[in-house]
Amino acid sequence: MNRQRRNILKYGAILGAMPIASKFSAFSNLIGAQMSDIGSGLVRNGTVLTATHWGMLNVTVKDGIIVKSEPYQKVSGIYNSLQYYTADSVYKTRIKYPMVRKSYLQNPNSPKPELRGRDEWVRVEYEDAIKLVARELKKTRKEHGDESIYAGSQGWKSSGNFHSSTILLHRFMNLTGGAIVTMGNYSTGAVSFTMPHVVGSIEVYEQQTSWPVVLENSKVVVIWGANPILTLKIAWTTTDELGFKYFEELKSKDIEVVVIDPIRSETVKYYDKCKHIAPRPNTDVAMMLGMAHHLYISGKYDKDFIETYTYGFEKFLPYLLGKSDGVAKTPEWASKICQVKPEVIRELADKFMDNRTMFISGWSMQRAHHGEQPHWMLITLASMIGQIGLPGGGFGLSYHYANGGVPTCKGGVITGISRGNIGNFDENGKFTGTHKSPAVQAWIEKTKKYNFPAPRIADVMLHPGKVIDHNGKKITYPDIQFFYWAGGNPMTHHQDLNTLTKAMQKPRTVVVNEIYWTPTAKMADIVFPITTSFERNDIVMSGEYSNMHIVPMKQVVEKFAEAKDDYQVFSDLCKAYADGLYEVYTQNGKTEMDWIKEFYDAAYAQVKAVPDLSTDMKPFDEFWAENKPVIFASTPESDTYVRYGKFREDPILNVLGTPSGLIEIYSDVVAGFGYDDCWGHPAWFEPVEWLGMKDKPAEFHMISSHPEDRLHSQLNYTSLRDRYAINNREPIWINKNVAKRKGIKDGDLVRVFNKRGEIIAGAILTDDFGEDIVKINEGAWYDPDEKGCCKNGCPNVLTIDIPSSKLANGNIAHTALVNIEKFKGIAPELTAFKDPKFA
Ligand SMILES: Nc1nc2c(c(=O)[nH]1)N[C@H]1C(S)=C(S)[C@@H](COP(=O)(O)OP(=O)(O)OC[C@H]3O[C@@H](n4cnc5c(=O)[nH]c(N)nc54)[C@H](O)[C@@H]3O)O[C@H]1N2
Ligand SMILES: Nc1nc2c(c(=O)[nH]1)N[C@H]1C(S)=C(S)[C@@H](COP(=O)(O)OP(=O)(O)OC[C@H]3O[C@@H](n4cnc5c(=O)[nH]c(N)nc54)[C@H](O)[C@@H]3O)O[C@H]1N2
Ligand SMILES: [Mo]
Repeated sequence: MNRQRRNILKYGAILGAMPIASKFSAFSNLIGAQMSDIGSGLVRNGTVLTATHWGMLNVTVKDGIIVKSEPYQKVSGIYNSLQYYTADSVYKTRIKYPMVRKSYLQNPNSPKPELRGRDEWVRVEYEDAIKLVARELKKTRKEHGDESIYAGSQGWKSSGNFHSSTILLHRFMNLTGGAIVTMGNYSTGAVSFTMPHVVGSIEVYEQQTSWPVVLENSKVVVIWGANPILTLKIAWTTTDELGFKYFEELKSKDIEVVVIDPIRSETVKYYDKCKHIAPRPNTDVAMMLGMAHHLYISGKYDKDFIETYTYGFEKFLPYLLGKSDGVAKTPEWASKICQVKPEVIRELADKFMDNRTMFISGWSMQRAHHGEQPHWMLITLASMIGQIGLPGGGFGLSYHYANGGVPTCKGGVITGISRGNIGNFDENGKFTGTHKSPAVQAWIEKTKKYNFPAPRIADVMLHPGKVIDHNGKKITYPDIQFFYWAGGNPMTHHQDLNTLTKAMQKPRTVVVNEIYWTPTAKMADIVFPITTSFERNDIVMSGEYSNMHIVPMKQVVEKFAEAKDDYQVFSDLCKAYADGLYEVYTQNGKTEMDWIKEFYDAAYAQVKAVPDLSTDMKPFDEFWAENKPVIFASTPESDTYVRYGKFREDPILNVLGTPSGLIEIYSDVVAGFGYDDCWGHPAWFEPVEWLGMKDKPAEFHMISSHPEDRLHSQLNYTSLRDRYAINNREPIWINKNVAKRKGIKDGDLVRVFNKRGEIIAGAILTDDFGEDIVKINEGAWYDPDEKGCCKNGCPNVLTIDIPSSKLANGNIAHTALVNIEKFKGIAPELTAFKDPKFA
């Protein structure tokens, strides 16, 4: 399930009642200043409200062309660089026409897959592209079965509940007979499969103890492996930016901020008075174990909490004390691994124990080899500290993302289009409906066997039939022959891109719906040019956790060239595929506006059903004409929400979803899987590559964080790139002393390499981290030369494509060692943002 859906389900219920008028006067003023004379037609001159992952925007058009893009409102002083480049995202690097790779067009049965990414492209008529895809899909289903169709399409898309590309793809694939999809994601792959065993829920996408409670009660806030001042620029829906406001308030309070990050990050710099602890990358578990050992030996830990609220501490103890393996996890032991002094480890543990402490943890630590361990160990440590469920104490795994902790508002909730049901076909290929049948039941059983963890995609394509362990089950890799992606840029986001490039030669057909000529689009056989969210109507809620606004996303400009909405592409594919599908897919021809109105009306009905809820929510036509968001307010209950508060009050009545109903420091279930790389309790495992290993295969640990001026690869092609590109390449941050030693100066091109490949990046010298680390942000569009060297500096050429462990099979992007040297010779031309070759 994607995050949006999860939240819709979770916050769908209307919370307790409260009048809002008094609380939002500041916002109301801003909103009052908006223009209100926009009807439902396309505005050629004026300002239109829309929404992006990076916030609500006012986009100004002149003669139908975008001339300005600005935030709709500013609720904090933190600058969000992503908000000003809407014109570029409509007019640059667009795919103009439906296109087919030359060899595929010549012979779809023998399409020379080895030429993917290098072949010439041929422009075709839209109708012909539709017919081609429908025909080839049907052929593949017949020849290789539905399990040879892959529609995982793991990745981001644009804001908007209706034009949700991956869901629209799944709806189409379900209706035509089903397709293999994936489990988990790249964001929280390791932790989200671990947490259900530990706390009984996925945890990472849950509402946090509310910010007002934290600001009032916490004495210490620990930001552990998170960079919220950067990562809160965006949300899966649209950010309300209130997370920024609260992190800003945190700065003005008498609360000690501790940031644990190998890098002096934007967040460390923002809290200029914070205590910055810089462990060696990938070693936090050892540091946590050192703290736990100290708290145990000194007798300070909260025995009552452990006894009342947790399960299995006594089975973890022999490991902590070294009785099971001969190695006591003392601060001295930890220090040798994480390179933080033993006295600092003790001092920190005491500080957390003696003061109301909130651990705010990001997800970087788990995007690493053995990424199952850090959050499990963090919760073990927090349990020993004993403040879970108290106001301002415990842990939160989503304050850094989509504004977790911003109190949930009470109001209506906008839903979205569904993935629909599996279609049934008779022996003649005639569509007979979506009723349950033995065939459908058999298909559902098959998906249990074949659906695989998202980051295994390259391995799956390279090794069909291989059986792997996953979370106590066996999964058989399907033989993917038809690959359809709509939303996401795997040829940039996946680890070890040279291996993925090889894997991408395996399917017979690769179809991609894309807006831009991304590296993934360039790797396809057939591309459909897709509209940006500014070229279509949609609707979205802000905040993800807060659900504060309903935002109309009115079309800003005409559709670009021959770009079509994903909805239209899939509706037309339905028509071409079989009689009767189009009617089911579109519910008898519903248009975009029909769906949007339906979503809104349902939310409106929810609101009207609560008599004392005062909101400015109006009937749809007025709302749509007005060009303003609906605003909802939080409630006393959500303002004072304490995560695990109810569990703490009464752990019998409010059991957790774990087998014991308690926090599982030891999980019999996980232990029962018998995995060598993930045991029944959290533990320190050496990563496959790390700075403390014997015979390091390369010199530096590469951290590939999320980028300050992009959402992954989105916006890489815009002039926002001028803010960060060095010598026209993605920047690599290098320690000053190292650079001197290697003869590298600021602005030099640098060759970054290891046994998996190489990339070219532009040097920025820094003292933000030690001499054994380099940093290159994820998301630069992969731009390979003939040998696979990325000319645009995409770090995923160098990362490792193995699973975190058998438990979760998460990706391990943050575990990789690399070498660097000054680039010599003539720099190759950057082609990342150029069109491919057209025939
Ligand atoms: N080294 C390293 N790698 C990482 C990470 C890391 O920390 N380090 N992080 C990982 C994480 S957490 C994530 S989430 C992934 C992100 O990886 P992705 O989700 O693949 O990244 P995006 O660049 O957001 O890709 C979204 C794509 O969807 C397209 N798109 C937008 N709107 C639409 C639409 O309406 N229709 C269609 N058809 N397409 C649309 C955009 O043009 C863009 O190309 O990267 C992962 N990779
Ligand atoms: N501007 C912007 N915001 C984003 C995104 C984006 O692309 N751009 N992506 C969004 C998405 S999809 C996601 S999943 C989230 C990702 O959110 P996170 O996973 O939390 O983000 P990362 O950038 O991977 O890492 C955050 C911090 O962890 C540090 N770190 C790396 N390795 C270690 C380690 O071993 N130990 C410790 N203690 N710290 C370490 C990094 O230096 C970095 O400062 O961000 C979201 N927000
Ligand atoms: Mo992510």
